[in-house]
Formats: sequence, C-alpha cells, structure tokens
Amino acid sequence: MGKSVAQKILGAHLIKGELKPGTEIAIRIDQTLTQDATGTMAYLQFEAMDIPRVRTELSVSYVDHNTLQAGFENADDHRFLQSVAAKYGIIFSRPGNGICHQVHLERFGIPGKTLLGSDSHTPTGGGIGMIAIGAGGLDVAAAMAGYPFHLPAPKIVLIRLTGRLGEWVTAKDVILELLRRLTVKGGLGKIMEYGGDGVKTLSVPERATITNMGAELGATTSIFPSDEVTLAFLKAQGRESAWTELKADDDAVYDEVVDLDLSTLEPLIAQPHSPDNVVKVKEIEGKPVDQVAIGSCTNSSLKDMLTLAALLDGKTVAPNVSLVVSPGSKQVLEMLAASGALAKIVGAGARVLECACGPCIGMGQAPPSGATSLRTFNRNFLGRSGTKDANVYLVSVETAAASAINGVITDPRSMGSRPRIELPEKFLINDNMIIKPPRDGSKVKIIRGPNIKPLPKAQPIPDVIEGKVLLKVEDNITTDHIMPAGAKILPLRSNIPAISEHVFEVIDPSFAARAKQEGGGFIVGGENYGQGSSREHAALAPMYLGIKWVLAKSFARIHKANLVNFGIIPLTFARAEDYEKIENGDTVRVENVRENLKQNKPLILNNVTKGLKIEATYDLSERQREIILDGGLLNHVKKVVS
Ligand code: MIC
Ligand code: SF4
Repeated sequence: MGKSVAQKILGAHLIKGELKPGTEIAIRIDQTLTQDATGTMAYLQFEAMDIPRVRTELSVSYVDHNTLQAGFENADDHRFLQSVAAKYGIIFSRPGNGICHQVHLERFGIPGKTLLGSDSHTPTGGGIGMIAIGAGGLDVAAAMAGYPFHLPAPKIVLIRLTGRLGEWVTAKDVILELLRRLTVKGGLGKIMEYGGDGVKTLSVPERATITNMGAELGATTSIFPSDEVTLAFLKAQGRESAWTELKADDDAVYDEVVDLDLSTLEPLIAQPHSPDNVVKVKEIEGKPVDQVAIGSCTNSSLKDMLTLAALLDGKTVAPNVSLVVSPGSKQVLEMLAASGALAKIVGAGARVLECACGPCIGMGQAPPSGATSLRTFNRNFLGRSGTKDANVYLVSVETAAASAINGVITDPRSMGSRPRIELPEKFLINDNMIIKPPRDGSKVKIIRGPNIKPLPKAQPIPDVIEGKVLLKVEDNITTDHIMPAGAKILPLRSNIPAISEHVFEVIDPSFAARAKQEGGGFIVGGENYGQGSSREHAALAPMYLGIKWVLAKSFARIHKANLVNFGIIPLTFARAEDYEKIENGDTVRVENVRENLKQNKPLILNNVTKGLKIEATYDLSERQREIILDGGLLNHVKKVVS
C-alpha cells in the first residue's frame, strides 16, 4: 500500500505503536524550538531533569514574544535564556532576529525531519516538508532530554489542490476557506497533507502561511511535499544540501480527502472573534477601519513585505488608520532595507516595529476602544489584541494594504492590476544574531533575575476529590480565555504565583480569588476546550490554583496533553446531555480516583448539590494515566530518562 508524505516521515521516526488513528504513538524528535514566552518555563523544566546537554540534532531558543521591556522582567528572561542556551548546547536567536517560525524556516528547517516546538504555530515548518508539531514546554523539554514525543496517531487528510490562485487571491485565502469549511475543530486529531497539481503553483512562503494557520483548524500539523519549489527556497537560503525530495506515492491511501480548486477562491476575511467566522471581503466592504497590522508568523515573509511595499508605493495611509508593520525576521528587514522597499513602507506612513510577534500577542499596539482592527495574523480571539472590546478581522496582506490606503475594508481586486513581485534567487545571509553554544557549556553560569521563580510541582492526584465547580463555560474556549497574554501578563510567564492571578480574567475576574478561597476546584467546559496556543501556563496556573479536573465535551490536543503533564485530569462526559446536570457552584465529590485511573475505569462524579451522578470518562493512554498518578510529567520523566 502506498504511503503519504506524513506516513513516510512518521514511519521513519516511529519508536512505539503503529500508525492506527487514535492509538498512542511515540516518535523520535530531531529538532526542537522554543520561544521566550514558553521557553523560560521549558528550560526550568529541562534543568530539573539533570541532563548535561540536549540530545537532539538541533535545538534553537528564540526570543520573539516578550520583547517590550516596560520593566526588568522580560529582559531578565532573555538573559536567562541566553545563558541556558550556552550551558546546554542550544542555539540562541537573539531578540531582534525575528519570529521563531519564520527564522526556523529560513535558517534551520530540513525536509523529512521532525520538529517539536513549544508554540502552536510550529507546523509552519510543514511548508518545507517537515513533521513539525506544537506542544507544551514540558514536552519540548522532555524531547531535548531525548525522550520521544507521544501523541495519538493522527488521521491523514489529503487536501487536494487543483488550479491556480486568481489575481489578488492569496495563500491566506486558501487557509481561510478551509477554516470556513472545516471550522476550528475540523482538524482535531488529523494531519492535513497538501497534494495535487495546485501544490507546485505555491511558493514556500505561501505554503508556510497555510501550514502555519492549520493550527487554527486544530490539526496536529499540516505538511506539503518537498519538491523543486522547496529546493529553490533552500538554495536561495544557501542551504540546498538540506534538501531531499519527499512526495506521496501515487497509490497513497488517505483517511479523508478535501478538494479545493484554487481558481474558484476570492479574497476572504475572518470576522470577530474566531478564525473560522469567514466571509468574502466583498460582503463587508466599506466598513471603516481604525488599525491595520501586518506581520506575525503567518504573513511576514519577504514576499509579503515586498507586496506591501509595492501597494503602498507613493500612497499615504488613510487618516483614520494606524498601520503597523512587523517584518518576520532580520533577514526580511535587512533585505527590505537594502532593496529600497522599506522606504516605500515608511514613506506611506506605516509604523515599523521590530521583527517580533508584537501586536499578534498583544505585546503593544493594542487598538483603541471598540476599534476595528484588520490583521494579517492567525488569531482573533476575544481580548487577544489587548483591547477587550476591539473587533479583530484576519485578512491577507493584499486586503490589509488596500484597506489601510482606503480607510475602509476593501476587496483588493478593486486596486487595479496586481504588482508583480520577483523574489531574488539568493537571499542575504547574515547569521550574526544567531549565537552557537560553546562545545563545553559545563562552566557556564545561568543568570536568574528576580522574576524567575522556582517551578511549582504537581502533586500526585488524591484518591478522594471534593470541591466546587468554579466555572462552567461554553464550546471553543481558547487558551487566551484561560490564561490571557498581552504586554501586562506575559512578563509573568516565569512567575507562576503572579501569573495565576489572571486565570480566566476575561471571562470571570473573580476566578483566581475564588479558587484560592475554596482551596481549588473544578472547571466544566464544552467542545474543543483549550483550543489555540500551546501555552502550558493554561494548565500550570490552574494547577497552582488547585484545579484537579476539567470536565468537558471534548478537548483540543495540546491543551489536553498539557493538563495531563501538570497532573490535572481531562475528563469527558460519558453522556453529552449531562452537561446540563452540573452548574457553577455545585459541590462535587469523586471517590476511588487512583484505583479507577489505574484500572482505566470511568469516574463517577457525585454532584452533592443536585443529588445527581455523572459518569465521566477519559481517553488517556496507560502512560498518561501513570503521569497523572505520578504527579505530572516532570516526575515521570525523571523516573524514565537516565
Ligand atoms: C500564541 O500565538 O498564542 C503564542 C503566544 O505564540 C502561543 C504560545 C504562548 O502562549 O506562549 C502559541 O501559539 O503556542
Ligand atoms: Fe508569535 Fe503570533 Fe506567531 Fe504566536 S501566532 S508565534 S504570537 S506571531
């Protein structure tokens, strides 16, 4: 039987299990990446594992998220990360060098390799044929220690592309169309593998836009074949020796097939507050815009920025619009400057920011109250921009630029003929912001500022759990709801006692105080609980507040793994209608927790307040149940990695 690209790479890295969807597999990890917002915690965890040097082929530590230094906290974290990298054999990408996913694609990614990143947009690497997966920091720390990565074997979905994109229609519109059709839950438990004749019409940056935002489908990852287009990209980066061809066999078998004719697409836009709330730009054209933000790991490549420069050339940003631009990497910014394109962007009145995540994670540039903000980013969750009542829309660079010039949402097809963008055959290679670790790091001293607090430890799960439901929420709750980010909260990522004060703040500002008063408690959720980012703080901070279980209709993959890693049981309703049988404030008692977990038996939740019983199941492997019994992955890894 023929194999898909994903099956070939997974097969070559398989350490445990078989590729039978839903069953647990373990794969060898070749490369890891971390960013500063998840990295500080990941490295504190790595330190706790007592391993002298990383055991991967390559590990890179990026600083791109917490770059606004309004106090000492972020800068202290950067210094900590730099010293950790030197000590443990990790490459360090300095602040200013760019967004982790963009830089990794340019300088480090290798077709056919596995990459585990402590960031949910790690699948960007699928644009050059990697199996690149996002995970919690603790899973990445374990991978650096040589521990394989465990995941449910995904289904493989073929997204069969035919035709070619029309003028002004972009890769962003491809992924927005998939989100419109499949929703933010559509990719759960699946790898989206792109194939068909349309693939060769897409450049690597376009492919990477699509695989990047596959995270919003909830997919395990997304992947393109590695072909001549990939080779040309790697050649331009002076890395052709990293290339290997990877294609699906003609008779490859897929679990599902989705057909997409590129030539039928139009410019699309995701409306507030979900990336799958997609309509045609034409349908809401004319709406006044207050802010346009261009950049993020989805749309900040040289191609995106040259397109922006060509569209802004000789124009002025509309008086009602603040246009902010963050190039994805130093390479992109340097080439923009050298080619003169940057002058066109600045000349039009854009506010150029450093090469970092910036406004995407609410790190500055929060829009005004009630504003309409058009962004080329990947997420528009409530409050993520830093302004709670702002309305964020997601669009392509073309739509964003046209709207910035006109001051209203504009279908770019009204802008005449599209400028032709020629990418240079050779990119400017200047790795001077990338620091290689010394051969022997054993003498390096780790520098810790006062913001870096010791790691809280998960406690083994008790046999009897009694407490209150502290919060009941609806479907599709994101990690931005659970553990908000933004310029004020992100600097607390290495200080769990402080950051835990903000858990669920956007939904219920009294949550943390109530959790403390009650000495912990429980959360009840709907479908796809914990979608979005990989931030383990969405599990770690609730753990610190004493949350013992979350009962939901279903979970997003990374968040579920994070809950397990921190010893919180992710429970699901045996009967979906039981969601109605449990309310905020109910007292719930569960007995024989440890014994039932050992025997893989359902837990019976006794709703003392209502005098009702609810059966709760959990879809956890033996290893995951052991982790919970051990009191979290850290304790578990210490036991098994020597
Ligand atoms: C995000 O886009 O939400 C982030 C910030 O990059 C996160 C990681 C984090 O919360 O640190 C992600 O997507 O994993
Ligand atoms: Fe950074 Fe935004 Fe990409 Fe997350 S989604 S890595 S915050 S640019």
